[in-house]
Amino acid sequence: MLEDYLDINPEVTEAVRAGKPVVALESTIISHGMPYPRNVETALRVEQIVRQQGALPATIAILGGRLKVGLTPEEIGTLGKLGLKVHKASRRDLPFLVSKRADGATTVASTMIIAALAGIRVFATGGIGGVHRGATETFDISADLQELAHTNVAVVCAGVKSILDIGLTLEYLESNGVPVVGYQTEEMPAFYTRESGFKVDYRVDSAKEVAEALKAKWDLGLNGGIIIANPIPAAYAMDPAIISEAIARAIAESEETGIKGKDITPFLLDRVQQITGGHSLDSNIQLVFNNARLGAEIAIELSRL
Ligand code: PSU
Ligand code: MN
Repeated sequence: MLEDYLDINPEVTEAVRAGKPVVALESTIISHGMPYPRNVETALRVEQIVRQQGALPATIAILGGRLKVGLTPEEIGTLGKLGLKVHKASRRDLPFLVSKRADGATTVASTMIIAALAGIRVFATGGIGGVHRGATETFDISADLQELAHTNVAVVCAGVKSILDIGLTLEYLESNGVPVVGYQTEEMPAFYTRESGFKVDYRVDSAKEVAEALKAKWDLGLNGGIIIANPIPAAYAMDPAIISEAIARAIAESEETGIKGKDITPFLLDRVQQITGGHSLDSNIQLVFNNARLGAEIAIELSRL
């Protein structure tokens, strides 16, 4: 039945069957998260990093209505070139992209869904969606958070960007039973910066510790993901004043233009990159590399348990 929808590349099928480490990677970060051609260069480099660490990368997307696990470099190139023209596909979009045989770039939520269908338990990305600032009025809460509550995939990210309300995002995750752990830190990182002023639930100091907690969670039937918040390497972290100024400006512009719904996150990411003159893009790319490394380590440790 699943074969009617899912295309897993043979290398990934074999690795999952043999219990070898595999790291899922999303595609909205390629199409909607970064400009061409750096999006494609980054996506390919991330795959290379995962391999160098000893795990297998599986970039996920929807192509011609098929749920694809393990894109080819050509497919990654196509998605990167199409950019915003590709559908940004979250949970609600999957059935219609399938029935219309359309293409879609998968968000954290839909990448988790497809990774879980393929038997992949670890996923590395840059940033996740969350509770937006002003959500008490707009109700804008990313579907990523509900997915984390229910789907058994661990997500390595660099924390929550301050385009979102970090405090409300952490409250929402707590209510939904999603553990937020800091990798070698007690502080919740804020994507471009290593600090946010908020604490994580648990600090872990090794990939093995993460793997052991994941095993316990899932052995006990405590379904859902966990967030491993991995701070950006200090050398690439941004000045908090510069980034918060850029984000404030981007949010003010989004309010003026009345942009809403699924378009808001890509709009803010793009504006922040423009306002900071590309400096934030360099940071963004480096933190994704850093997360790919940790994701691979966690997948390896999990495959040993
Ligand atoms: N945050 C980032 N970069 C990204 C995204 C979020 O720093 O590329 C993307 C991810 O794919 C994430 C999605 O799952 O945006 C969340 O969108 P929304 O808020 O519409 O759920
Ligand atoms: Mn939203």
